[in-house]
Amino acid sequence: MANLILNRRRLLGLGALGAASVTLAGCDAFDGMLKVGQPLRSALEKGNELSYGAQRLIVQNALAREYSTSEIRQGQRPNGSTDPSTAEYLALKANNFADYRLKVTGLVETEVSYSLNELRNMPARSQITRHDCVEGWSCIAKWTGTPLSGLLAAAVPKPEAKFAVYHCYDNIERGLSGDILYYESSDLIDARHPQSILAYGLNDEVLPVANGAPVRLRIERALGYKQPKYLHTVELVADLAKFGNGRGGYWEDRGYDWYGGI
Ligand SMILES: Nc1nc2c(c(=O)[nH]1)N[C@H]1C(S)=C(S)[C@@H](COP(=O)(O)O)O[C@H]1N2
Ligand SMILES: [Mo]
Repeated sequence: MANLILNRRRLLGLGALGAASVTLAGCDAFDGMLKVGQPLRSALEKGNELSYGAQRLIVQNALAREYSTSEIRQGQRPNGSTDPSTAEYLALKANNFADYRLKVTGLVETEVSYSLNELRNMPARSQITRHDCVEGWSCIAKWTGTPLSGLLAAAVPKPEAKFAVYHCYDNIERGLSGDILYYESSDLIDARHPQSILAYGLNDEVLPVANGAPVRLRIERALGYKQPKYLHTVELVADLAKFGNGRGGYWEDRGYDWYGGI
């Protein structure tokens, strides 16, 4: 909670700076100040690293709060991509995801991949948690899936692996050079956290397309944008530089905090 407030403050701080520079030189000045490597951005990122380090010391494997069924007030509000249109995704959806496979690749001893049925037959966990979107809304929902830790144990991460990158099917944006696909990342503590589940169920139903079918990851101590939908590959890596703009996620590449802890 403290960190959420910190993050919000940081965003507010950015907003104030942005407003000041807009009156001077328009929006480009604000954008330019936040380009990778610029002093303001670097200073903000130092702050993020500190809060990440401090959180890691304090919370380690603490669980996110879980709620009771009576606290589920409405369906999970779909946000961001809600109906992906990439050819690959449309082909899988047309066949009700019978050909879907979730892959674990990269710095592992053995690459593994599983069908939806195989995932459903793995040890399952259900949890009722609160999803907090930075846009200012929250939803309490019941998520059912299999812990990512089981798949990581099967793949056996190499000692150099420091992060898990989560690759998604959806083209959240179309750039001049083609589709920009959603991606996210976490450290291996969050990847192996007991509440980090590959969710295929939502509120006792099959996970709908709008909320990330067939599989979306839950990282329960993080904000909404760290909950990747339409997930197809978990890639273990030593650093995040080669993905997107090198900041560890679609929204991080656009200025959001990488850790995004609640
Ligand atoms: N693949 C993918 N994952 C995503 C997004 C997205 O656009 N694409 N949006 C993120 C954001 S900002 C939020 S708040 C949640 C929304 O999840 P929901 O649609 O289940 O509420 O998904 C996150 N994960
Ligand atoms: Mo969000």
